[in-house]
Amino acid sequence: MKEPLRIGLIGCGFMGRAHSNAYNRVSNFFDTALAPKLKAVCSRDPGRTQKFADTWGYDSTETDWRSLVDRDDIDAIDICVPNSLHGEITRAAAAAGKMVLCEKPLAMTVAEGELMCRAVEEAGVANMVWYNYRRVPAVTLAKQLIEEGKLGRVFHYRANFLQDWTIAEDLPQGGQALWRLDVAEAGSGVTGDLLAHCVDTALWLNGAIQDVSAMSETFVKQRVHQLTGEVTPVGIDDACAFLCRFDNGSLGVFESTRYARGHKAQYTLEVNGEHASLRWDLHDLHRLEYFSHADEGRLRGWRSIHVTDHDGSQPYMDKWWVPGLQIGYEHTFVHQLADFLEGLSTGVSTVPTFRDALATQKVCDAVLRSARDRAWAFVGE
Ligand code: SOE
Repeated sequence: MKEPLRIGLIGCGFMGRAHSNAYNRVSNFFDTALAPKLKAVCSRDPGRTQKFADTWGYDSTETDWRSLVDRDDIDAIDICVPNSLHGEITRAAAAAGKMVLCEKPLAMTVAEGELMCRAVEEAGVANMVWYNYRRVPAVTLAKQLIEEGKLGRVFHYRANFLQDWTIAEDLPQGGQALWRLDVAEAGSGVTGDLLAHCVDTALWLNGAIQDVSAMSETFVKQRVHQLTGEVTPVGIDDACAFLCRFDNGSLGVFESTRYARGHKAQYTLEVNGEHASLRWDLHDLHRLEYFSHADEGRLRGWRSIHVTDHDGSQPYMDKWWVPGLQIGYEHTFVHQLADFLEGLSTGVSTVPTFRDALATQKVCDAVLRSARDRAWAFVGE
């Protein structure tokens, strides 16, 4: 019998479902010492919370996150609520000695993120932020190839995250499902929601970013607020793009928007090095494209690698189906959770920790500052 890790989940939305699926699947597929036990789920609406508990198999419900955090039958608090609540819940959970897993982005601001890091580090509790795209097997392969030096010196890093779901002017802002449009709940728009993913992966694959030059736009200036029914100004960035310099001397170009008609969640990245290049597209997530200048001249070209477990070097694919069969978006959360459980057993922190996610927050803050001031901004100032 595996030892249980007793989970208290806060939030019944899209991410609550993604995480609950991971808790339910992980120990069926990964040989973890600990097995998540879905102890309680919490959200404000009792009916919705009970329905969620029944669907995903939680033993009990709460409607006040403070009661959940105070319970002594919970080991880990998982935060899947709007960004404006991440800080307060983290501080209370850490003070109660609970591990904290938090949805991205870490915080509303760098200052709040610093307090959150301090809270979990001083309490000595395990912590992790769900930047799930690191655990797409093709992205993991990209990391391995870069670490092995296959690309050589890196010159360029390019990333896009394109969506089109907020183009309609009559889409409300705020409240359930639409809090990402309300600056008071989200902190920012595409910068914290989408660019943060691109930045997390970039820092992991290509190292620290020094400075940024950004521009942003809010295309729809006012929207009805879902909770009050009043028309209020929109405070988020609908689109944001930036240039940057990495510590390793390479140049970065990033773009994110919710106004790219036809794109639903197109996260792409490309890295160009001296010896090789690679690129990846979330819409075709199993493939890593790779070009090597070392190939024989007449055969030189972009390879499209269908990432599976060819030789035992893949940490995730061999745990699922026979080689060649597909996995998808939801598996990235299972992989991250498996790594977290493994980290608890071995005593090694699983990345990205809160401290790692704070580095992403610093880049996002610099991007917002640069866009506002129309000037280059240093990261961390
Ligand atoms: C919505 O924009 C969203 O669901 C983000 O919040 C997620 O983090 C991203 O992975 C997909 O798009």
